[in-house]
Amino acid sequence: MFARNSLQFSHRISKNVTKSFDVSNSLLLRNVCDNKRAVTPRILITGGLGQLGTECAKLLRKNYGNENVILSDIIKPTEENLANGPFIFADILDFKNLQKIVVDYRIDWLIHFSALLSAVGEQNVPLAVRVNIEGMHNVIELAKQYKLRIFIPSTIGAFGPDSPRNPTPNITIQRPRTIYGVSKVHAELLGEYYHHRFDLDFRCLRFPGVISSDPPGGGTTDYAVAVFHEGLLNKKYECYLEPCTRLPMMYIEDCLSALFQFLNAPKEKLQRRVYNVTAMSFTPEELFSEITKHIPDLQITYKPDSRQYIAENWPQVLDDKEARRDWGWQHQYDLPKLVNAMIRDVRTHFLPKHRLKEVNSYV
Ligand code: AKB
Repeated sequence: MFARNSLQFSHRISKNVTKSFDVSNSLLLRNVCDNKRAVTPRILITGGLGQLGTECAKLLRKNYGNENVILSDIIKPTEENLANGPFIFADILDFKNLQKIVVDYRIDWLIHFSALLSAVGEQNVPLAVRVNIEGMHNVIELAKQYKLRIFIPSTIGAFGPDSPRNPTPNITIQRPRTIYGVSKVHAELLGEYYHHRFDLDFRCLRFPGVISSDPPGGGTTDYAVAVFHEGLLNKKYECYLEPCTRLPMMYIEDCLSALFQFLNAPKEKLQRRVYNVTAMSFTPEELFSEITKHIPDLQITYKPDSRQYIAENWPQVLDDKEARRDWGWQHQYDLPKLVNAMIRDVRTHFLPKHRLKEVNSYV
């Protein structure tokens, strides 16, 4: 039942293999060619309507063709979500249905984004256990049965108060204090175990706070997104972290280019299956001071809440030299570039038209 029919692949020889990738790293093209991956993968993205899913689908569709990237979620999609390729309902807690999707769409790679983030996980621990742990059990078993390459993101939240915080190496003590962190350490360990035991092609990156104009929803690093929306619309923002709370961060374009490059890295280059990746680290006051260069009358107040405790137990600076050494990870965005890009993105995609005139005067 689970045997792969190699003939299925013969008509899918890629026309796109030599097409230039939409990520600014020519290494990617070389890797794919060196690797002689003449077959275009069919990719399923779970939790596809969260912060990373739709942008990730855009990047993968540019490189592998619209029809080969299946976006899925249990949330109702917008017209825009439906515009560029297949979107389907997929509940990661429904194993049979996941099997059906893999068979019907002849899936090769699975990108598993479904998860409750750190702050929202603490509000509903039983749900976080179901989604983050039971859901992950389903997708990893699915990947084993159908021999899929599987990517599961991990996070700086996989570290805890006993971990060295500046810098936090790839291999160190973890012991997180949130259910989100516990579920991610579980995913890292189970994925590595399935890799060694069953030769599963499991790949995992520990991301820092990811900053995009799409609101993330439910994380501890969300302040670094919300301030752009609130700042451009209302010119004031109340921050739930202390001004000096340093955390690792990365702009979405860097996050997706790391994901893409890592997914395509030849397996001989991977000394590990789980890598730290990062771009920068900053505190709320450093970020706000950079934003004030664009919005001079931005008013900031601070009212720390329970997310402060979560942030205090996370890395301040993530050490990602192993990713840089093994598969050539390089970030493009530093703090000034990130702020420029976010102001542009939020202004273009989110601000109501009638406020644009006012906002434009600051940018
Ligand atoms: C969160 O804040 O929960 C996430 C993360 C750092 O994994 N953004």
